[in-house]
Amino acid sequence: MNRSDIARAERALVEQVLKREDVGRRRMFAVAAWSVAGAAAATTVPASPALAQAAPARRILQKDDSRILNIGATVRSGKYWNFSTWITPVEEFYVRNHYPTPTAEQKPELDPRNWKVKVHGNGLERELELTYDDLLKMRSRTVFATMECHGNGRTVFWEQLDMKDVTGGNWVLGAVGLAEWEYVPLSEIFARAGLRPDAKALLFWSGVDGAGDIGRPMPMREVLSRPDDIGLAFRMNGNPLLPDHGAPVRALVTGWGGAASTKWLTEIKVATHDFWVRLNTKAEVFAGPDYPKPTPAPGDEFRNVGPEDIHGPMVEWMPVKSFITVPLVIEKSPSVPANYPLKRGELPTLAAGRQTIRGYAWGPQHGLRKVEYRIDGGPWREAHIRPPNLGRYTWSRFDFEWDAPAGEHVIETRATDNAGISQPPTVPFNLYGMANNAIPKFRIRVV
Ligand SMILES: Nc1nc2c(c(=O)[nH]1)N[C@H]1C(S)=C(S)[C@@H](COP(=O)(O)O)O[C@H]1N2
Ligand SMILES: [Mo]
Repeated sequence: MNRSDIARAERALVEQVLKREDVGRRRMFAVAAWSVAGAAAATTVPASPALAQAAPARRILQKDDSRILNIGATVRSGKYWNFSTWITPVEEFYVRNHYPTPTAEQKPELDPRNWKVKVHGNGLERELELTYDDLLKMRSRTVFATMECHGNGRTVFWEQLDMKDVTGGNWVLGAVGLAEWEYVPLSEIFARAGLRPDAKALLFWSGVDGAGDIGRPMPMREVLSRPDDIGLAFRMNGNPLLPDHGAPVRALVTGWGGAASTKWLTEIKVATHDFWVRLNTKAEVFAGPDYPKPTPAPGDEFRNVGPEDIHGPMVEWMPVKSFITVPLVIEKSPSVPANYPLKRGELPTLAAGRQTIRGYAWGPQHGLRKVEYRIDGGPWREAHIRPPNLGRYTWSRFDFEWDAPAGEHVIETRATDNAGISQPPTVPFNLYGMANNAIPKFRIRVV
């Protein structure tokens, strides 16, 4: 198959997928995953007993992911230099927890048979309690969406922007992936709980992991601009959520940084006041001279923090970004990730001659329009965006051909979204290293 054949086949596949009914779609993906993995075709691996019991009508052909994954991770960066698929397999999906992964063995409330979410607050007409079973009976949707940690690309502050005072973990560029999420949209919750017109903010809260202080608020105007695109996710790439990704149910806030998508969800509160919690005060916020601190209003709700903890505005949408599947050189960062393929100061190598350079680009808020690249500071040229490119929330793969001459080179990539916003050469300093989308520089040695 040549490239246009592949593109046509991919488009046909996506169209087919988009037309299918819910269950059919998942089945197809599960089958595709099996054949890619080279596993025996048509082998049905049953769901775990707990899940099968909780969801008899939804049993599907399913891999037993629990046997191949390192459950219990606190952080695990995606090996983005190896990415090749459009959908990121769950085995390769980054994990970002502030505390160790809680499991149903330690926390019985996370067993799907026990799980409940409390939906309440003075912004609603009535309080609800929904079980996992209730959720499975409600109208659900699926979406192909990237999930990206705010801290993804923090490495670029240290390595390429000379901002050594930035603090936080070193993800390089691996804290992003694309999954097919199945979720019950908030619109469905509001239809049952009744939304009051004076509701101001919504809080997704877990309270299960670690110190019980993890959750994240959203302004109601943002929620109401897309109540079908935000919700309670219970499947990832067609399979029930794994413990690392928030089993049995997590929030899904498409387009916003991962911190908004509270895992191990247990509470949704809608109120006529704002909420201040750890993840919108002293973490997951822009702290720095270019970012004015928000001020709380009287009557606001504080959980585990006080007004003095507010360090800056909360990070919301993730900006337009790109990378090529080449590991960045690590020299000045405080650490090198455990699974990194290069030693400190080492350059990746590539054979001289004609090479296809591949990468990923995304514009969560407006969708991806264009990807450009340049070699050694030369002219910007347009890369080829490979379908599917499904607009906002999703990413696309791109590639370009390069006649690589021997020697050391620098490749830069610049994505532009449908609002005409491009990746900038630099971004303002922020202490926690949030949302860095400066044009990355990939140093490479051609031999
Ligand atoms: N309860 C809870 N939810 C959480 C977190 C957490 O530590 N606890 N981490 C958040 C952050 S910072 C990110 S980036 C995403 C990561 O989701 P993933 O591990 O499924 O990739 O989960 C978010 N939800
Ligand atoms: Mo994150």
